[in-house]
Amino acid sequence: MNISVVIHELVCDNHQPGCSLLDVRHEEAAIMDQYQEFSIAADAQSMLKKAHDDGVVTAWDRARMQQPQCQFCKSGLSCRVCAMGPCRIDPHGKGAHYGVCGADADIIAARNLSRMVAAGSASHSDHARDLVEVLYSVGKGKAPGYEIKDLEKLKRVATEYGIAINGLSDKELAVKLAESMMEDFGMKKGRVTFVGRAPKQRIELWEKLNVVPRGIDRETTETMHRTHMGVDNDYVSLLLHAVRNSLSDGYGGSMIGTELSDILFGTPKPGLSTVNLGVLKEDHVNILVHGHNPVVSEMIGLAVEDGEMIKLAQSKGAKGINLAGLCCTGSELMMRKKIPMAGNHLMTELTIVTGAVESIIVDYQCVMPALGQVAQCYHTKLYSTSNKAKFPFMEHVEFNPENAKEQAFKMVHASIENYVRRNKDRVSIPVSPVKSMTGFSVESIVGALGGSLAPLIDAIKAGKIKGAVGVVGCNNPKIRQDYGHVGLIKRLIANDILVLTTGCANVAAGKAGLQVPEAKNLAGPGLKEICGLLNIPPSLHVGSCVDNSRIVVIACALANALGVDIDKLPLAGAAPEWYSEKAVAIAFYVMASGIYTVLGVMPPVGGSTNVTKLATSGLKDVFGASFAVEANPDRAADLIIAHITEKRKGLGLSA
Ligand code: BF8
Ligand code: SF4
Repeated sequence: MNISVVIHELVCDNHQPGCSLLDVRHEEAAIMDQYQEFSIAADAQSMLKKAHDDGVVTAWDRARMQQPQCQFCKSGLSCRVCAMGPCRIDPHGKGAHYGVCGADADIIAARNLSRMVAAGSASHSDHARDLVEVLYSVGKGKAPGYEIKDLEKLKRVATEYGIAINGLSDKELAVKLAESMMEDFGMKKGRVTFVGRAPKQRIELWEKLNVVPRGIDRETTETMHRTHMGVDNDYVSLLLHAVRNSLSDGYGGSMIGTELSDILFGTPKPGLSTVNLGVLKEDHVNILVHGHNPVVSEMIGLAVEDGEMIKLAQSKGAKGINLAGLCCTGSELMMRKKIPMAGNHLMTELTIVTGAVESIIVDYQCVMPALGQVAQCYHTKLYSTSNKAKFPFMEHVEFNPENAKEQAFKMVHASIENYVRRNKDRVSIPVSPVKSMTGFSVESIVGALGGSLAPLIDAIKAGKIKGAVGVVGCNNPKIRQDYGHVGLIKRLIANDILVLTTGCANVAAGKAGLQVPEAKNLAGPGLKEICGLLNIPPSLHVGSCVDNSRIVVIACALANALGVDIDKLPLAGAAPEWYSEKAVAIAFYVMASGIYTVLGVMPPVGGSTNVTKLATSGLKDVFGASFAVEANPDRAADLIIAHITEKRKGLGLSA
């Protein structure tokens, strides 16, 4: 028996079948005492130590056990598209230069990358489809508990869809808009509606390149078709379609996801919340929501406010119910309701290790199947809610628009009942929460600027703000947790570059104290002055990963206001710690919008010289933007600063 199992057996009084430490695959689980190396965040370091003491295996242990990772897969040179394979090729060495079908490195790498874009686009867009269905059900009066929270936005977006809104009731309008959006998923209209938000020049470029997305589902389906054996075998053609597929996400699925979330749950407004594991409360029933779709988390938010539920919690000896978020659904709640944020992607297992969490309620995406294993060592109950996302050791409580309210109450009730099972001796809430400002929707940014983007444009022209950068994306055990995000953001704001964060990046920035107005003191003099005037942080929390569409909308609006294409603007994107296929889709549509994008982790294309060259330089001639890969946040910042300086020069502005 290995030492991890011995330690685990000594400390664990809760052995259950499936306990990760009883699994022989973890025989090599390392005993790690260098927690600082894994994360810069104090809460993570503390919980990694506790996980070790409790004998719990985490993503970092499992990442180590995967070493060395397959170099063929890492460089994009393995293919398992068909049953003549799997094939792995070695284009410059002594091994096979071609797959069984004759596919070379360019074809295989481009096909693999295209499929990542398809999976990412499908994830955002299927999430959006669920929101469209809720909107439809609200309109039909079949979604108790849901309502239209932003009627103005419903009317505005409906008008954008060409719907004659006069004479329609709110509910009729909801049905009409839902039906029109459903068409965006198909292929009737010829082009996804929100493409119209892009500057004229950009749309013309996309038309010329034949990459205008025609339908959200259509482009993803076409990627799967093209990448089947014997279809598209030209890497340029494959990648151009991957661009079109990503645009069906950025200007389709993700944008619909954001707009409908605002319509159904309210358009976010700035306000303060708190972040890190310290948001858990030792004397409360702690319930976490994890995943992406506010359709679930918002309803849980309603249930925890119910007087009967609070009374029940008190009858169990708790002072009340404490709801907190994880990952993107956490960001959705934080943006709208200022609900605290417990952590980003690599914190999800560690929240359970606190011993203070009664339940985690998940929907989909970025939910590690390991959660169930970790929960075997504690009293935490896990609930899945989507019929398309089921997990080991989770109880499934199916959510749909009709039963959501009832199911939310059921899970909150069971979570409260679970409070009495908490072992107080095993509870550790390691840090105090940090304040974090949130709620920067496009509308609220424009509002903070006094009603138009003109003051931002003036500040950019005057050189007080040199440019703006979206810092987005995940955690990945390959990068010290939060180091990529925080290091980059600090350098950018110190150089008078305004940062907009989404997804797990904003949790990292929040934990590091960068998302409060006081962080202006870390900014350069110009940005500091503007933040002081507007009482905003230099790093703005604009939402979840679908809310990268908000960043795109701002970029489009800036370009339109200046009468130039987006690629002329001093803007950039960065995904310092990305892991997810969704991040690849985002990177593609951001680049295709004309925004230079720096990735902290190399995508699996290095085995193809042509694909790598195209991505890092060739695209620039086509889209006016390309990708760079740089894991070191200081060097990534240097690349971005140089890019912004060049763009400023192009606009005739001072460096
Ligand atoms: O969509 S940033 S780890 S939680 S993929 Fe996932 Fe990445 Fe976090 Fe949200 Ni986005
Ligand atoms: Fe091999 Fe070609 Fe089949 Fe891929 S598609 S597994 S390269 S034969």
